Amino acid sequence: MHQNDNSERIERAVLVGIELPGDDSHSVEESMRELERLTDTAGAEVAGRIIQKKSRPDGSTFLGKGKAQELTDLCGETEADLVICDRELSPAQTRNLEEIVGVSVIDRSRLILDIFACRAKTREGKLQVELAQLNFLLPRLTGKGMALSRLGGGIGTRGPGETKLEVDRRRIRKRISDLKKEIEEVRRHREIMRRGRKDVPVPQVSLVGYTNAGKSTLLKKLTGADVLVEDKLFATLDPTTRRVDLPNNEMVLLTDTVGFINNLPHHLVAAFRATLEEVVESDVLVHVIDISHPNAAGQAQTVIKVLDSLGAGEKPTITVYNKIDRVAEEQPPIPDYGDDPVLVSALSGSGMSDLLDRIARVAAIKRVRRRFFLPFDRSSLLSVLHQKGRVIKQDHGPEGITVDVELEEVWASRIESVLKG
Ligand SMILES: Nc1nc2c(ncn2[C@@H]2O[C@H](COP(=O)(O)OP(=O)(O)OP(=O)(O)O)[C@@H](O)[C@H]2O)c(=O)[nH]1
Ligand SMILES: [Mg+2]
Repeated sequence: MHQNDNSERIERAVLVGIELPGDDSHSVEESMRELERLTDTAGAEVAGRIIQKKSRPDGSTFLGKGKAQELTDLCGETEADLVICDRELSPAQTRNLEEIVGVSVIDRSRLILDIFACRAKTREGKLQVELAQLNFLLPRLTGKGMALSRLGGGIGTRGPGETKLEVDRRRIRKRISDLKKEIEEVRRHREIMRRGRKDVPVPQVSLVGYTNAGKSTLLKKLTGADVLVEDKLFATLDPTTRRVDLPNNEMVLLTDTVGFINNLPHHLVAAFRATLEEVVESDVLVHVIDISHPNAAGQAQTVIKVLDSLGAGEKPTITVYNKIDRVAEEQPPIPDYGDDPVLVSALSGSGMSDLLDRIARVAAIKRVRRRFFLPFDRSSLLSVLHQKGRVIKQDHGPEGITVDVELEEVWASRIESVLKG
């Protein structure tokens, strides 16, 4: 018997991987190890695993006949309740495989959705997760929703908070459209808050990186913020913003964000767009890489890919190698995944002053020459211009003040957006 503290039975899962031509076995293995961690994070136990080498997944059952039988046997032997597949399954593949194996079958996307469902804390987070779940479920409903008759407990079935997931197609559609409206409202609210922040033109810096890289630990170290740090995947879902004072007497706002992962389900990225806007709107990114991780290079690439897809690939980015305390000195030199990385340990605090210096430099790096027209009701910005830049000329006209000024680009664009807003 497998019992946890609440004496609920811990679910046991058999993991299934597939190696296609062109995959290297190392990356399949890496992906399977990550699936193990995801399974653990979701609160289940890994009972076994199989990997099939195949030219392509079977259209109707994903696995070939022999492998499907092997999986059935393994599930029986290990008393597994659940099969988790490392690749995305079509609704039909899921159904057919369930029929053969006789236990629930879910895929990586569904597992990640489930973790998000359990972790969402804020209203916004919950709304976004529920929307992603319903979008995922809708095409998987057959007939009168019978395919979801097993809904009722366990991984892949949990709704955000205490909400039960709907299984009726018409009601799902209605709920989806309600959720979209609500998210739009939250988004507007966030936009207003953001504009408020822009009125005090302080550069915005976002921590981005693979899940578990140490972003929250870093925010905590730099700002004393009381954020959740955990050796689990996706500890952070909702962004937290704190002020950081820099060595040059300037300050920035630093935001901790949701971690990225390989094969992030696209409906999830779409659902989290409101949250990820923090990243898109920031002036500088700090890309945190867990340099002690065997697949640091692959993780860094995934993050860069996601940033590109969000349209944030061109932002000024500081690369940080974190967990340097775990890297033995005799280890071979660390390869470069970004330009001139800053080496830190967010845990011990080493490298923090280097990082702050770098943030100060990058946030302030580019000086540009601009002409601003300040209407009288915005003339308070004149003192900001004098403080932040070198005012070359100022002309008082009947409607306002025209100022020629040389200042750092981030400040120029901040002031531009304040004047527009
Ligand atoms: N040894 C060591 N461990 C660290 C360091 N920084 C973070 N960790 C550990 O790494 C784990 C993940 O840290 P988090 O700060 O939660 O990582 P995150 O990037 O915010 O992760 P998500 O929110 O899940 O995306 C925790 O167990 C931390 O204690 C470090 O510099 N050295
Ligand atoms: Mg975090």
